[in-house]
Amino acid sequence: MGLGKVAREQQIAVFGERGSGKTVLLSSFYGGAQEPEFQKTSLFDVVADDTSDGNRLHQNYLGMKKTASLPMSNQLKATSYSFSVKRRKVPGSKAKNAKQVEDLRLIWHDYPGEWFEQDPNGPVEAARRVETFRSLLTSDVALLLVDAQRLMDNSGEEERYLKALFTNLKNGLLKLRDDLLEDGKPLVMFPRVWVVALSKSDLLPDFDVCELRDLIVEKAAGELSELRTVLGGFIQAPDALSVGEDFVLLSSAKFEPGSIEVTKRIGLDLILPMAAMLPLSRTIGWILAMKKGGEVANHLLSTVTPLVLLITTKIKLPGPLKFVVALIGPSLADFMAKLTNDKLDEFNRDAKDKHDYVSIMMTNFGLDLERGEKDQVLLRSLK
Ligand SMILES: Nc1nc2c(ncn2[C@@H]2O[C@H](COP(=O)(O)OP(=O)(O)OP(=O)(O)O)[C@@H](O)[C@H]2O)c(=O)[nH]1
Ligand SMILES: [Mg+2]
Repeated sequence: MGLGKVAREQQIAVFGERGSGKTVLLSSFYGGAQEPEFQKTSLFDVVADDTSDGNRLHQNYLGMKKTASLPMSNQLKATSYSFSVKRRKVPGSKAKNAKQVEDLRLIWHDYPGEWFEQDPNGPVEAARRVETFRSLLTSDVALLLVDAQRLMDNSGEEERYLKALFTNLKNGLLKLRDDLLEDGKPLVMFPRVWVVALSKSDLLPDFDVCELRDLIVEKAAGELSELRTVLGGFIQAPDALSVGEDFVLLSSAKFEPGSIEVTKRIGLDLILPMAAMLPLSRTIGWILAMKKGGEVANHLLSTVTPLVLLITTKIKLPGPLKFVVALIGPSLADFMAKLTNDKLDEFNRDAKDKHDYVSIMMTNFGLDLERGEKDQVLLRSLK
């Protein structure tokens, strides 16, 4: 077995209450990727696997763009959308490299936020909820939506909203716990990084990501840490979990009376980079801290496979993937240290020279995140 394919299914797990902007976010993400502007600059295409699903999202997007009409609230029903993130042909790329990479499959679940507030109507819906959450919880990164509109509605006493938000989510997950864990066995695959994301951040134009963090810490640190404890109870190796240490601002469009400016978006271009890159640096730390391998280390390692591939282009690396934890641990740590030392640009140029697609994409993602931080849209955990 070589390091081979990195084809993966990446679930996008967005946790948000009713009206918090989930459907608009998904529509804007997909619709934006169909714009010529995106296609000119991006290294990849986002294609819906099911044409009519894709059309529905694109319709949502065009409805906002052209007639300022909004998608309907999801009632009762959840839909899972599956996309392929297909790489563009890199001119001159070597056939050998081309074979190593497969497209990324992206699954994005859109479900009614009502689910956090109301009990299911009967067993069929209950089963559907469990099924949706089961797949949501196989993602590597989760976004926890904080609704800027609700912050404004509770201006001056934001804690009322924030405490309730984290508590509802905690309770919602606790209620599903027995159904989600088979025989009570803690999960291995689980989002280990939970990012707090401010949706509709266009409503608070003067608010930067540090202020978001400060507000959450000031007003709801206790509830967030209770949520962390509950999430830790779902998983093996609960130390490998980061909840509310990363923050991002999101806005799917700029909403003005009578018009919706879909091109004025914040943070949407960080969603894929966050999903791909955020777990990496922490994961490596976690793997090293575990010392011996085991199921969790192996799983975590598989989530950093693209990075492993990236490094193998720099460092000769023997052996099948599952035996390399000990071998590459130090190189990974060393590599990550280098990454934070302005080496990204250099790697990025190097990768482009070599037409090495995975490296180009990963380093691009890394640069996107750096830009997000510079623009004060993203705040990454210091750990
Ligand atoms: N200003 C602003 N408003 C937004 C944004 N995204 C959504 N909204 C508003 O919030 C409303 C609800 O958004 P949805 O995406 O339908 O919310 P949802 O989370 O899917 O809600 P449910 O389907 O009920 O769970 C929209 O109709 C818009 O009015 C945004 O980025 N900025
Ligand atoms: Mg919705």
